[in-house]
Amino acid sequence: MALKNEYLQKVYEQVEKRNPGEKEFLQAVYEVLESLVPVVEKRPDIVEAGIIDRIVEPERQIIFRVPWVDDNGKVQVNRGFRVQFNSAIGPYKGGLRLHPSVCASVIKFLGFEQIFKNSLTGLPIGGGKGGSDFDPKGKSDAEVMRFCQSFMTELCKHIGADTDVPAGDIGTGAREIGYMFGQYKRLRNEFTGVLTGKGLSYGGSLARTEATGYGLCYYTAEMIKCMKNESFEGKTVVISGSGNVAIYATQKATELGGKVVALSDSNGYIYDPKGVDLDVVKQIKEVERGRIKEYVNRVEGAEYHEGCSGIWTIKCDIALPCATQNEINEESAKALVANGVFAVAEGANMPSTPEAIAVFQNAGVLFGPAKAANAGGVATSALEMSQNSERLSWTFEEVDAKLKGIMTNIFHNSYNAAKEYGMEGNLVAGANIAGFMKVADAMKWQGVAY
Ligand code: NDP
Ligand code: 2IT
Repeated sequence: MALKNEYLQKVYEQVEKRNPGEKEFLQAVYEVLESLVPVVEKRPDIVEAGIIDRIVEPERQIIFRVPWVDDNGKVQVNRGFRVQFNSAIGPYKGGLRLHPSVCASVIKFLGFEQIFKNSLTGLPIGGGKGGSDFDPKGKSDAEVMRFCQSFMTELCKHIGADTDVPAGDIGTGAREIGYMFGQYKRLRNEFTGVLTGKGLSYGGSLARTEATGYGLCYYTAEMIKCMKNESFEGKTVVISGSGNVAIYATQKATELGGKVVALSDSNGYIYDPKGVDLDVVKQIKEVERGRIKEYVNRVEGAEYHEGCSGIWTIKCDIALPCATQNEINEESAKALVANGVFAVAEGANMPSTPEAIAVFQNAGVLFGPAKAANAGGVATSALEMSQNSERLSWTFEEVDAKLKGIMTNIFHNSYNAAKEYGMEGNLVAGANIAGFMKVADAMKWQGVAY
């Protein structure tokens, strides 16, 4: 399908040519370019300055070997990535994903989306992403440590508190950030806020652990209040995944009066009609690093089903996908709509396929895209950077209040941008446009430096 603007179509064809076969990256670029059609019509100066031609090309891409020794003394080799996508409004900022599916396409889609997400937070952070095809699952702590140390031995040459500040993502939590921070400090002999998501005893921010899931619920609450005069109170909620984002989304959705009846992992999903017992989930996932299946051995009346996509056939009012990209396809979206879902907001990055988004939007389902809805994690990372710079730490309440304010603003800025460009109610276009405008302005003022 061609974009409804000749210039944007040419930009897209160039991206296709330069990044052949990178389907996730192309998907993310296409969606943004589609949203920018009314912008290029209204703002020829943006086209003349070549902003869009530049924004789709990363400023820098680093790919490196990560050798490490496993517990049997055998040498293992993984591939490491850091894509420094855009530094127009601040140092590169974005997580590190450790998952066997990591490849250039995945890191580039994440890095590209991060530019607009970070801009939407209103804080001074550019866009970047990194990671490795290393799988932390089933590895001992010592193996994870050796991998993280090797990974940082190369990565440290490219990052810094004022240059590029990585954080967690799938497979990278407090344990991995700790090992990476320790190695950075050892190599550089400097204690700086080079990573976020750090432990509280060495510069981490209160509420960073909760931030993405809490922020997702703050955004969703604002969206359903303003667009449907609704709230979480008494609503049935389905959340996919059972990692960091899913757990804290469950916590906040429950606090706001919702009943979360399902969670999943890449093997299957649990259904608990009474509402999931989060203490049990936390024990299994955060303490034991176990599988979600285990939940049914501990909670009476709960069911486990193999296969993760079946979770979208459960009847619910609100769906919050919090696992991974393209986890909701057209068929799953149709099942959700048929069961009466009225709001979908993305905790994961790009969890809905373009076909699924079209199903939701055509059915009048409120749809909050990842760039806006899950920006609470990186926003709180930026608050961690501020605290590190002033060598102070703020209270949980202070950080949480700032997070709530940021998520509320993101909803309104996206809503207003969509309206201004003639697409009222389309929060995908609104988030893309609002995120883009600030970065475009900064790039224009800074000249053709990149
Ligand atoms: P975690 O590693 O803590 O949890 C990931 C969860 O998603 C696990 O339940 C995992 O199941 C599931 N999952 C991962 N890959 C797949 C897959 N290919 N198919 C099915 N399920 C899968 O990661 P997070 O909770 O941090 O991240 C979840 C999503 O949220 C990601 O898209 C991430 O990019 C996004 N995100 C995270 C932020 C953060 O601050 N952490 C901020 C903004 C977005 P299993 O254990 O079986 O792999
Ligand atoms: O996708 C994301 O926004 C994240 N994984 C969080 C990045 C960050 O720097 O906190």
